[in-house]
Amino acid sequence: MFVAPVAVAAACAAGLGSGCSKKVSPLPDGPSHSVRGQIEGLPVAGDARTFLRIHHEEIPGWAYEDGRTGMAAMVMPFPIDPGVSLEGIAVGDTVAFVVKQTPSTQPPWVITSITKLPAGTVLDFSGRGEPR
Ligand SMILES: [Cu+2]
Repeated sequence: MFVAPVAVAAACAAGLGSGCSKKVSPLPDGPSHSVRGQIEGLPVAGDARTFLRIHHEEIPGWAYEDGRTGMAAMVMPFPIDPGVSLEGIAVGDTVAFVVKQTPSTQPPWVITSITKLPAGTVLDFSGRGEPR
């Protein structure tokens, strides 16, 4: 799911803006979410096609382009902000992290902070992502 090209195309079709052929004005960032999860895989250093993979708990406020909210617990890839260090984080660790929905990465979300939780932290992967 990537909303940006659709929104830009719609703006161009409506005749908005003069730079539609080349220049794309940046879309605003979406919401940030505080989430817990377990590390399933680490990105390969120097390979931008690989991502941190996390089994995350439900994210009730996750926003979709059609206005729905809420993401169930699942394993998914996460781009990492260049300023975020993964030092000391290993597969199997439980973590707390902040993920921001943004059109500036692909997939369109990015981890802006991450911290390791104490060993033995029990996570709940039963959440279906219903909004609260
Ligand atoms: Cu997910």
